[in-house]
Amino acid sequence: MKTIMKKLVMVILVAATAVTSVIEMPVQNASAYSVPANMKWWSNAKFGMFIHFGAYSYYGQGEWAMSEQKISKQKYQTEIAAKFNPTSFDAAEIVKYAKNAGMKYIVVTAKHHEGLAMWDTKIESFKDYTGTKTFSLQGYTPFGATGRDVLQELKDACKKAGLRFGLYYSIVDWNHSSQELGGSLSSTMLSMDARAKYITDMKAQIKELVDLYDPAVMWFDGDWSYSDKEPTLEKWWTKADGEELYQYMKSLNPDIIVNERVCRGFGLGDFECPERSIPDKGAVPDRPWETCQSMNDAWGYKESLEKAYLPLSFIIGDLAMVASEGGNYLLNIGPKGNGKMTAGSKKILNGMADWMKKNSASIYGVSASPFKKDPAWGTYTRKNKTVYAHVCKWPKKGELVMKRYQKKKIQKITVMGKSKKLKYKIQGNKVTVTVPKKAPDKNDTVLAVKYK
Ligand code: H79
Repeated sequence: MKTIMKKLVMVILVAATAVTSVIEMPVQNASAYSVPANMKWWSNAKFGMFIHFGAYSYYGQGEWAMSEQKISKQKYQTEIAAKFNPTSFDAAEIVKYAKNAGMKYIVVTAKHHEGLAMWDTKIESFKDYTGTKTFSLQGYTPFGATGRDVLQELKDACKKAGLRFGLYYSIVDWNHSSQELGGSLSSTMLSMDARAKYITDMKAQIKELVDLYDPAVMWFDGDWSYSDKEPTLEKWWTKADGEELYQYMKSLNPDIIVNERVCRGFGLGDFECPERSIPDKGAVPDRPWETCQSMNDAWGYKESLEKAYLPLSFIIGDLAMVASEGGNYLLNIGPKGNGKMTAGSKKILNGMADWMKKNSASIYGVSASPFKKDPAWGTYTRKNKTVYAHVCKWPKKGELVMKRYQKKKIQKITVMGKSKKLKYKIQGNKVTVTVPKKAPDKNDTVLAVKYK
């Protein structure tokens, strides 16, 4: 099978070379899988923005507050959701920050575990505890009176800026009448009948989302059963449900990119999504993957953590490390209840913008590091015959030792964003570069090593 594929690829390449002279030679890809055609843009993009925004943003205690504090449906709805009024939400501003930071796509919570639909859903069963009002931004909160649609605003702003648009949808739903808080999925079904009805209605909501917003990515969550058995009231979501949900998404749009969390742990979906972690070098998934990371210890706005953001150097290092392993990086912001971006998230996004302005070529469309092990000073990415050395720990002695790529000759070595050629010595498989005493970029200085 593998040789047939290789031959096929060769035939296509030869045919392509015949019609265009600028085609690049096939490069040896460090990742062992090939990327499906519908995921090419995603795989090249490498860097996206996650947005957690819901009624929990108003409460300001993180998106898990309802479960952590065991808040009743009635209380959550009347005292939190009923006060959520994000009139300062500014999609154009968020997208401007994302674009400047070099992000190529956005994934926003259409519905998190709290169950508040962030669009004007018409599906009957998504009601408040009284059964009279639709539990949505438009149907339940004072913001409904504005007639605005924040998902549409974001989608439009993305389109204008040339970013792709994706949606997050939680399978568990703490405010739905079919479920109650608790159990191993954090929501327990009241009956098998309720389960069947909820799944039908959930799919109807998802169809609404696809019809209204045509998302390029559907990012599921709240699937933690890890069960391939028959459903129970506690582990009510199973592998079979996940498989069906994936097929359903593809029936709505075959190009849509769906994460593994239709039911994680079974290799389902189009990409894996390690949360807040980067796979070890020896355990990188053999299919597309994306690390999601938040800027502090919460995803939804949490006031008490506003002074506890990750350092910019950590986030840049994360992005470089993820790219060096062939993955994508989805970096989260949690706007406040009034819709405004936090000062901390703006600061980090501005920092990313400064870094990406000089160094984005070492991220977009790169292959994983051509070397098995990372050096002590950082990591590598590669595009065709250029190897990018991401130097996070700058050497003290004015000399940086790196590995030589495939015994090739070097054309030039530069610090990205600068034209001056650096001096170097080649000794066998080692390249020793003479570098400035002080790190040109204290977060991650990238040296571009252009091989012949
Ligand atoms: O949306 C963000 C988080 O709210 C969400 N995923 C990111 C993208 C997230 N949900 N849960 N977690 C992260 C942590 C998971 C905790 C769990 Fe459990 C442990 C799920 C199952 C076992 C807590 C304990 C919930 C049920 C039992």
